Amino acid sequence: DQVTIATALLSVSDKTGIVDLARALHEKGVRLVSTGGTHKTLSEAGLPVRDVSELTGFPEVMDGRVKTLHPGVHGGLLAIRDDADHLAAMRDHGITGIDLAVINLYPFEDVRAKGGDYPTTVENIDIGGPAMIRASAKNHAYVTIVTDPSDYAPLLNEMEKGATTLTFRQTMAAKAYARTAAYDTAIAGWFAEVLDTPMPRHRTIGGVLKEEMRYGENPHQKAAFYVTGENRPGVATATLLQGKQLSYNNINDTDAAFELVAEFLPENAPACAIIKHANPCGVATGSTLLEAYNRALACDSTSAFGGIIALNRTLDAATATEIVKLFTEVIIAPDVDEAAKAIIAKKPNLRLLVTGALPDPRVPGLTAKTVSGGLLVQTRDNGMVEDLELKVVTKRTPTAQELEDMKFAFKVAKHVKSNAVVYAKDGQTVGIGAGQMSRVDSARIAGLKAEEAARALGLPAPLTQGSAVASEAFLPFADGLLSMIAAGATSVIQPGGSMRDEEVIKAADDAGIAMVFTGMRHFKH
Ligand code: 93A
Repeated sequence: DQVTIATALLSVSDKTGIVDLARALHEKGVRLVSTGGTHKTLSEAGLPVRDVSELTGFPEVMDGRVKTLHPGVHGGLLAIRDDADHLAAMRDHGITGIDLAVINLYPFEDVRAKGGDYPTTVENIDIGGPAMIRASAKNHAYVTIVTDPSDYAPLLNEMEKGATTLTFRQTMAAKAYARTAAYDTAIAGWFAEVLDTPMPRHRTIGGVLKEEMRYGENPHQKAAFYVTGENRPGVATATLLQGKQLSYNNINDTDAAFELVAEFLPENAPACAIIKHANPCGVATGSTLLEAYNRALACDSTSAFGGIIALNRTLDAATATEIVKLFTEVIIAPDVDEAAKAIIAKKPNLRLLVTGALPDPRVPGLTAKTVSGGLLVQTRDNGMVEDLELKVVTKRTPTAQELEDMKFAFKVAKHVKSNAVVYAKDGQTVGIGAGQMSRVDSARIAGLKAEEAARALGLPAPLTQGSAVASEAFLPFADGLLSMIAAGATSVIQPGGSMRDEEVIKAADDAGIAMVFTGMRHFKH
């Protein structure tokens, strides 16, 4: 299963390492052939290299749109080397066998991510490259395909021993098809954006490998992080300014934190969200970022230990000074100023991520999760309480302050695992109940959390007194509401739509509290 390499075709857009590779191949006696730009790079480096038009007997035409799409190339890649008919065809048509193809594609993903204009983006859809990659990979019994500069060293290592092994060629072929699949997925994704339909029929999803993690959710699981190329600031495209590589759980939690804090527009107020195990343990706005952080922390300072902090504004020195007092895993913010950078630098293990911008919560996009043997895909929950028509269903109308608190609580509840119950007051969560199978239990837990917070702060009464409370889905019975009233809530926000709405509204009226229906549910599982 060993194949010696006599002829190599090199056609790369990313020219990283190509001269060194070509030189090493040349020194091993491999004949080099390449396309226009690659040919120029290699000849300028003084390497003997033939132009692909010598194989095709046809010039590159149409601005390079047609350079390798020719039987002279594809016959050389696809021929079965020990098949008499194939060999005869090669002889009859003057086809040269190609044993190694080194190809990387027009940078479609980069052009898309940089927001290239329409014609430029279309022109960066590579046709000849994927065709050659797929042909070479199909014929891996005889041909070695290399699509990633990081595989040049392993390739040369193989060739040290004289030839490539079947296992190496299979590994490279698998990688090659993963590459072309991800490439076409990015193109289809771009069209979905252009058409403004996040889920056109038959959309595929996929991404480009960003990094492999040391392990997954648990140490015995393997994991990797893929970038989908979606035009959205966040953890996938953030810059890690300091700290260790992010773990699988870090990435998951950081995403939850940043998507939540992005609900709070920076021009309205500074905001902070602290996340543990993908659920918020405190969210707050403030007159300054420092105040927002302190108020978020006050909600559940015990759980915040080892948490993830997301900010909606540039991290400043005052806030950084306070944050480093507590053990935190990750900070994510649109930006960080120099003074804050220096403060964070004193904690070298603390990971600091900057994204350049906040994601727009209203922008459509896709989310996916696997099920056994399948993939569930849906459009992102981009509903915002500001855009909903809120309906007051009780005799009492909420005060302006209650309405503000209700909207704040509902926004946070959208990012809490179901069943979610969130108490809030003055732009600060005061009790969060997450992920329970019964909504009443979530309400009880949120109440308990508020009592604990009050004790920690040395306050006489739980902070839920006079608060607004949000439920991310309708209250199916009055029991949940009664526990919220018992905790001291004076206003309630929930989607409504239960068969027993009348009963729930009556309980609210009996207690003299205000309740509004949003008409929109925010399940999160
Ligand atoms: O425009 S193409 O789709 N038509 C082709 O026939 C073709 N052949 C190779 N793009 C084509 N390529 C791509 O050109 C390769 O995938 C590679 O990315 C690039 C290398 O071009 P150059 O050597 O001229 O820089």
